[in-house]
Amino acid sequence: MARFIAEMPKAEFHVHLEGTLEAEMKFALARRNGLTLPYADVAAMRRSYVYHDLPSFLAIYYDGMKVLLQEEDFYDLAHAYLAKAASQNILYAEMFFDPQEHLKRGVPMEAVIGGITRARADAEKQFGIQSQLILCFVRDLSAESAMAALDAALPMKQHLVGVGLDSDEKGNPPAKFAAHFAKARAAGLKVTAHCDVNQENTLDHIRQAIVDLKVDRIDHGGNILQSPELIALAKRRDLFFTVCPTFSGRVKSEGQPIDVVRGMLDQGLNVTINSDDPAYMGSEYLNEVLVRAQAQSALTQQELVRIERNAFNAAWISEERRKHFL
Ligand code: ES4
Ligand code: ZN
Repeated sequence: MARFIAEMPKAEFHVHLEGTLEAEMKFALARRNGLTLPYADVAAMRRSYVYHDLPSFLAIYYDGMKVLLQEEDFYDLAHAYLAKAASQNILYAEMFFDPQEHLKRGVPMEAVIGGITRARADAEKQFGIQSQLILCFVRDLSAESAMAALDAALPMKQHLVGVGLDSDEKGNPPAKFAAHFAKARAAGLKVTAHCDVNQENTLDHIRQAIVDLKVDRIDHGGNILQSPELIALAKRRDLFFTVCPTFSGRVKSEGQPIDVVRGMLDQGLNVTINSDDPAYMGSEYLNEVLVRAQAQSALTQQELVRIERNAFNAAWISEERRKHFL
Protein backbone atom coordinates (compact mmCIF):
# COMPACT_ATOMS: atom_id res chain seq x y z
CA MET A 1 0.00 0.00 0.00
CA ALA A 2 2.83 2.44 0.86
CA ARG A 3 4.32 1.77 -2.57
CA PHE A 4 0.94 2.26 -4.27
CA ILE A 5 0.60 5.61 -2.48
CA ALA A 6 4.14 6.70 -3.31
CA GLU A 7 3.70 5.87 -7.00
CA MET A 8 0.29 7.54 -7.34
CA PRO A 9 0.38 10.96 -9.08
CA LYS A 10 -0.77 13.45 -6.43
CA ALA A 11 -1.80 17.04 -5.84
CA GLU A 12 -1.72 19.09 -2.65
CA PHE A 13 -3.91 22.08 -1.70
CA HIS A 14 -3.44 22.64 1.97
CA VAL A 15 0.15 23.22 2.93
CA HIS A 16 1.43 26.31 4.75
CA LEU A 17 4.85 27.18 3.36
CA GLU A 18 5.92 28.48 6.77
CA GLY A 19 4.79 25.11 8.13
CA THR A 20 7.33 23.38 5.88
CA LEU A 21 10.23 25.21 7.54
CA GLU A 22 12.30 22.29 8.82
CA ALA A 23 14.53 22.67 11.88
CA GLU A 24 17.71 22.30 9.78
CA MET A 25 16.69 25.17 7.52
CA LYS A 26 15.70 27.28 10.52
CA PHE A 27 19.25 27.00 11.86
CA ALA A 28 20.74 27.71 8.43
CA LEU A 29 18.61 30.82 7.89
CA ALA A 30 19.26 32.05 11.44
CA ARG A 31 23.00 31.78 10.80
CA ARG A 32 22.74 33.56 7.47
CA ASN A 33 20.67 36.36 9.05
CA GLY A 34 22.83 36.72 12.18
CA LEU A 35 20.15 35.50 14.58
CA THR A 36 20.65 33.22 17.57
CA LEU A 37 18.03 30.58 18.31
CA PRO A 38 17.37 29.39 21.86
CA TYR A 39 18.03 25.71 21.05
CA ALA A 40 21.30 23.78 21.26
CA ASP A 41 20.64 21.79 18.10
CA VAL A 42 18.07 20.47 15.65
CA ALA A 43 16.99 17.67 17.99
CA ALA A 44 16.37 20.10 20.85
CA MET A 45 14.37 22.36 18.54
CA ARG A 46 12.25 19.43 17.37
CA ARG A 47 11.62 18.38 20.97
CA SER A 48 10.10 21.83 21.59
CA TYR A 49 7.36 21.15 19.00
CA VAL A 50 4.80 20.05 21.59
CA TYR A 51 1.24 21.31 21.25
CA HIS A 52 -2.23 20.11 22.15
CA ASP A 53 -4.60 22.47 20.31
CA LEU A 54 -4.67 25.15 17.62
CA PRO A 55 -3.41 28.11 19.75
CA SER A 56 -0.51 26.13 21.25
CA PHE A 57 0.43 24.95 17.76
CA LEU A 58 0.25 28.46 16.31
CA ALA A 59 2.56 29.88 19.00
CA ILE A 60 5.33 27.47 17.92
CA TYR A 61 4.64 28.05 14.23
CA TYR A 62 4.80 31.87 14.45
CA ASP A 63 7.92 31.78 16.59
CA GLY A 64 9.60 29.50 14.06
CA MET A 65 9.05 31.75 11.05
CA LYS A 66 10.97 34.71 12.53
CA VAL A 67 14.12 33.57 10.70
CA LEU A 68 12.49 34.39 7.35
CA LEU A 69 13.76 37.87 6.49
CA GLN A 70 15.21 38.09 2.98
CA GLU A 71 13.87 37.32 -0.49
CA GLU A 72 16.29 34.39 -0.72
CA ASP A 73 14.92 32.93 2.54
CA PHE A 74 11.47 32.69 0.97
CA TYR A 75 13.07 31.26 -2.17
CA ASP A 76 14.87 28.56 -0.17
CA LEU A 77 11.75 27.72 1.83
CA ALA A 78 9.49 27.31 -1.20
CA HIS A 79 12.17 25.58 -3.27
CA ALA A 80 12.80 22.98 -0.55
CA TYR A 81 9.09 22.23 -0.21
CA LEU A 82 8.62 21.90 -3.98
CA ALA A 83 11.69 19.64 -4.31
CA LYS A 84 10.33 17.42 -1.54
CA ALA A 85 6.84 17.42 -3.05
CA ALA A 86 8.17 16.54 -6.51
CA SER A 87 10.19 13.67 -4.96
CA GLN A 88 6.86 12.30 -3.66
CA ASN A 89 5.26 12.38 -7.12
CA ILE A 90 3.17 15.47 -6.34
CA LEU A 91 2.56 16.98 -9.78
CA TYR A 92 0.75 20.10 -8.63
CA ALA A 93 0.56 22.10 -5.37
CA GLU A 94 -1.29 25.18 -4.16
CA MET A 95 0.59 26.62 -1.20
CA PHE A 96 -0.50 29.02 1.55
CA PHE A 97 1.63 31.79 2.98
CA ASP A 98 0.97 34.26 5.83
CA PRO A 99 2.36 37.63 4.65
CA GLN A 100 1.03 39.69 7.57
CA GLU A 101 3.49 37.96 9.86
CA HIS A 102 6.37 38.89 7.55
CA LEU A 103 5.17 42.47 7.01
CA LYS A 104 5.15 42.83 10.82
CA ARG A 105 8.87 42.07 10.85
CA GLY A 106 9.49 44.68 8.15
CA VAL A 107 9.86 42.26 5.23
CA PRO A 108 8.36 43.85 2.10
CA MET A 109 5.59 41.98 0.27
CA GLU A 110 7.80 42.05 -2.87
CA ALA A 111 10.48 39.98 -1.10
CA VAL A 112 7.97 37.41 0.14
CA ILE A 113 6.04 36.93 -3.10
CA GLY A 114 9.16 37.49 -5.22
CA GLY A 115 11.19 34.77 -3.51
CA ILE A 116 8.37 32.23 -3.62
CA THR A 117 7.57 33.02 -7.25
CA ARG A 118 11.20 32.58 -8.30
CA ALA A 119 11.30 29.22 -6.50
CA ARG A 120 8.09 28.09 -8.24
CA ALA A 121 9.56 28.88 -11.64
CA ASP A 122 12.86 27.11 -10.89
CA ALA A 123 11.12 24.06 -9.37
CA GLU A 124 8.91 23.69 -12.43
CA LYS A 125 11.99 23.80 -14.69
CA GLN A 126 14.05 21.48 -12.49
CA PHE A 127 11.47 18.95 -11.30
CA GLY A 128 8.40 19.51 -13.48
CA ILE A 129 6.19 20.33 -10.50
CA GLN A 130 3.54 22.99 -11.13
CA SER A 131 2.34 25.19 -8.30
CA GLN A 132 0.32 28.26 -7.39
CA LEU A 133 0.19 30.54 -4.37
CA ILE A 134 -2.63 31.43 -1.95
CA LEU A 135 -2.34 34.47 0.31
CA CYS A 136 -3.79 33.76 3.75
CA PHE A 137 -5.23 36.37 6.05
CA VAL A 138 -4.15 35.80 9.66
CA ARG A 139 -7.60 35.99 11.22
CA ASP A 140 -6.49 36.84 14.77
CA LEU A 141 -4.77 40.02 13.54
CA SER A 142 -6.95 43.05 12.82
CA ALA A 143 -9.21 43.48 9.80
CA GLU A 144 -7.09 46.56 8.92
CA SER A 145 -3.89 44.52 8.92
CA ALA A 146 -5.49 42.00 6.57
CA MET A 147 -6.69 44.75 4.22
CA ALA A 148 -3.20 46.33 4.17
CA ALA A 149 -1.74 42.95 3.19
CA LEU A 150 -4.31 42.49 0.42
CA ASP A 151 -3.66 46.00 -0.93
CA ALA A 152 0.10 45.39 -0.87
CA ALA A 153 -0.34 42.11 -2.74
CA LEU A 154 -2.90 43.09 -5.39
CA PRO A 155 -0.31 44.81 -7.64
CA MET A 156 1.37 41.37 -7.78
CA LYS A 157 -1.85 39.43 -8.18
CA GLN A 158 -0.59 37.68 -11.30
CA HIS A 159 1.54 35.60 -8.91
CA LEU A 160 -1.44 34.64 -6.73
CA VAL A 161 -4.30 32.25 -7.47
CA GLY A 162 -6.42 32.97 -4.42
CA VAL A 163 -6.82 34.10 -0.85
CA GLY A 164 -7.46 32.06 2.27
CA LEU A 165 -8.06 32.53 5.97
CA ASP A 166 -6.05 30.79 8.66
CA SER A 167 -4.80 31.02 12.25
CA ASP A 168 -6.82 31.20 15.48
CA GLU A 169 -10.58 30.95 14.95
CA LYS A 170 -11.71 31.79 18.47
CA GLY A 171 -13.48 35.16 18.26
CA ASN A 172 -12.46 35.53 14.59
CA PRO A 173 -15.39 34.39 12.47
CA PRO A 174 -15.22 34.38 8.65
CA ALA A 175 -17.68 37.32 8.49
CA LYS A 176 -14.90 39.57 9.92
CA PHE A 177 -13.30 39.29 6.47
CA ALA A 178 -16.34 39.62 4.18
CA ALA A 179 -15.02 42.88 2.63
CA HIS A 180 -11.57 41.38 2.04
CA PHE A 181 -12.99 38.34 0.31
CA ALA A 182 -15.33 40.45 -1.82
CA LYS A 183 -12.38 42.59 -2.92
CA ALA A 184 -10.26 39.52 -3.67
CA ARG A 185 -13.07 37.94 -5.72
CA ALA A 186 -13.59 41.21 -7.60
CA ALA A 187 -9.87 41.09 -8.47
CA GLY A 188 -10.38 37.64 -10.01
CA LEU A 189 -8.89 35.59 -7.17
CA LYS A 190 -10.32 32.30 -5.91
CA VAL A 191 -11.25 32.06 -2.23
CA THR A 192 -11.01 29.47 0.51
CA ALA A 193 -11.11 29.55 4.32
CA HIS A 194 -9.99 27.40 7.21
CA CYS A 195 -12.78 26.00 9.36
CA ASP A 196 -10.62 23.75 11.51
CA VAL A 197 -12.24 20.91 13.43
CA ASN A 198 -13.75 21.34 16.89
CA GLN A 199 -13.45 25.13 17.06
CA GLU A 200 -15.82 27.49 18.83
CA ASN A 201 -19.04 28.06 16.78
CA THR A 202 -17.63 25.69 14.26
CA LEU A 203 -20.85 25.10 12.26
CA ASP A 204 -21.55 28.82 12.22
CA HIS A 205 -18.06 29.40 10.81
CA ILE A 206 -18.67 26.86 8.04
CA ARG A 207 -21.96 28.54 7.17
CA GLN A 208 -20.36 32.01 7.13
CA ALA A 209 -17.50 30.79 4.95
CA ILE A 210 -19.98 29.43 2.40
CA VAL A 211 -22.63 32.18 2.56
CA ASP A 212 -20.70 35.37 3.48
CA LEU A 213 -17.29 34.66 1.95
CA LYS A 214 -18.64 32.57 -0.97
CA VAL A 215 -15.72 30.20 -0.74
CA ASP A 216 -14.78 27.79 -3.52
CA ARG A 217 -13.26 25.40 -0.97
CA ILE A 218 -13.15 24.82 2.77
CA ASP A 219 -9.88 23.97 4.48
CA HIS A 220 -10.59 21.16 7.00
CA GLY A 221 -14.35 21.64 7.58
CA GLY A 222 -14.78 18.24 9.28
CA ASN A 223 -17.58 19.38 11.59
CA ILE A 224 -19.87 19.70 8.56
CA LEU A 225 -20.53 15.99 9.17
CA GLN A 226 -22.67 17.08 12.14
CA SER A 227 -25.04 19.09 9.92
CA PRO A 228 -27.10 17.44 7.16
CA GLU A 229 -28.26 20.91 6.10
CA LEU A 230 -24.71 22.21 5.59
CA ILE A 231 -23.72 18.98 3.83
CA ALA A 232 -26.57 19.60 1.36
CA LEU A 233 -25.45 23.22 0.87
CA ALA A 234 -21.82 22.17 0.25
CA LYS A 235 -22.99 19.64 -2.33
CA ARG A 236 -25.17 22.21 -4.10
CA ARG A 237 -22.13 24.49 -4.36
CA ASP A 238 -19.87 21.57 -5.33
CA LEU A 239 -17.38 22.60 -2.66
CA PHE A 240 -14.10 20.80 -2.08
CA PHE A 241 -12.66 20.05 1.35
CA THR A 242 -8.93 20.05 2.01
CA VAL A 243 -8.64 17.70 4.96
CA CYS A 244 -5.40 17.34 6.94
CA PRO A 245 -5.81 14.15 8.95
CA THR A 246 -2.55 14.42 10.91
CA PHE A 247 -3.92 17.04 13.28
CA SER A 248 -7.55 17.56 12.21
CA GLY A 249 -8.72 14.10 11.23
CA ARG A 250 -11.31 13.53 13.93
CA VAL A 251 -14.41 15.45 14.94
CA LYS A 252 -15.41 15.30 18.57
CA SER A 253 -18.96 14.16 18.98
CA GLU A 254 -21.08 12.94 21.84
CA GLY A 255 -20.83 9.30 21.00
CA GLN A 256 -17.83 8.10 19.03
CA PRO A 257 -15.36 10.57 17.48
CA ILE A 258 -16.12 10.90 13.75
CA ASP A 259 -13.36 10.11 11.24
CA VAL A 260 -13.42 13.05 8.83
CA VAL A 261 -12.09 11.39 5.67
CA ARG A 262 -14.31 8.34 6.08
CA GLY A 263 -17.33 10.50 6.91
CA MET A 264 -16.85 12.81 3.92
CA LEU A 265 -16.36 9.89 1.53
CA ASP A 266 -19.51 8.22 2.85
CA GLN A 267 -21.48 11.47 2.43
CA GLY A 268 -20.25 11.92 -1.14
CA LEU A 269 -18.39 15.16 -0.37
CA ASN A 270 -15.33 16.12 -2.44
CA VAL A 271 -12.54 15.29 0.00
CA THR A 272 -8.82 15.78 -0.60
CA ILE A 273 -6.00 14.78 1.76
CA ASN A 274 -3.18 17.20 2.59
CA SER A 275 -0.19 17.70 4.88
CA ASP A 276 -0.85 21.16 6.48
CA ASP A 277 2.40 21.90 8.40
CA PRO A 278 4.69 18.93 7.79
CA ALA A 279 7.78 20.39 9.51
CA TYR A 280 5.81 20.64 12.76
CA MET A 281 3.93 17.37 12.33
CA GLY A 282 6.74 14.86 12.54
CA SER A 283 8.10 15.81 9.10
CA GLU A 284 5.29 13.78 7.55
CA TYR A 285 4.77 14.95 3.97
CA LEU A 286 1.91 13.88 1.74
CA ASN A 287 3.02 10.26 1.20
CA GLU A 288 3.39 9.68 4.93
CA VAL A 289 0.11 11.47 5.61
CA LEU A 290 -1.67 9.26 3.06
CA VAL A 291 -0.18 6.09 4.52
CA ARG A 292 -1.45 7.09 7.94
CA ALA A 293 -4.84 8.18 6.59
CA GLN A 294 -5.23 4.93 4.68
CA ALA A 295 -4.90 2.97 7.92
CA GLN A 296 -6.89 5.40 10.07
CA SER A 297 -9.84 5.69 7.67
CA ALA A 298 -9.58 2.15 6.22
CA LEU A 299 -9.20 3.49 2.67
CA THR A 300 -9.20 1.09 -0.27
CA GLN A 301 -6.92 1.65 -3.26
CA GLN A 302 -10.02 2.65 -5.21
CA GLU A 303 -10.86 5.28 -2.61
CA LEU A 304 -7.30 6.60 -2.67
CA VAL A 305 -7.53 6.97 -6.45
CA ARG A 306 -10.89 8.74 -6.06
CA ILE A 307 -9.36 11.12 -3.52
CA GLU A 308 -6.48 12.03 -5.85
CA ARG A 309 -8.90 12.48 -8.77
CA ASN A 310 -10.88 14.83 -6.52
CA ALA A 311 -7.62 16.63 -5.88
CA PHE A 312 -6.98 17.33 -9.55
CA ASN A 313 -10.60 18.41 -9.91
CA ALA A 314 -10.13 20.80 -6.98
CA ALA A 315 -7.17 22.53 -8.66
CA TRP A 316 -7.61 26.18 -9.55
CA ILE A 317 -6.39 25.70 -13.13
CA SER A 318 -7.93 25.94 -16.60
CA GLU A 319 -9.86 22.96 -17.91
CA GLU A 320 -7.18 22.70 -20.59
CA ARG A 321 -4.45 22.19 -17.96
CA ARG A 322 -6.67 19.87 -15.92
CA LYS A 323 -6.93 17.49 -18.89
CA HIS A 324 -3.17 16.99 -18.78
CA PHE A 325 -3.39 15.72 -15.21
CA LEU A 326 -6.55 13.57 -15.44
C1 ES4 B 1 -2.95 27.45 10.54
CL1 ES4 B 1 -5.47 27.42 11.40
C2 ES4 B 1 -4.01 26.67 10.93
N1 ES4 B 1 -3.92 25.36 10.94
C3 ES4 B 1 -2.77 24.81 10.58
N2 ES4 B 1 -1.70 25.50 10.21
C4 ES4 B 1 -1.80 26.81 10.19
N3 ES4 B 1 -0.93 27.76 9.85
C5 ES4 B 1 -1.53 28.94 10.00
N4 ES4 B 1 -2.77 28.76 10.42
ZN1 ZN C 1 -4.02 24.81 7.59
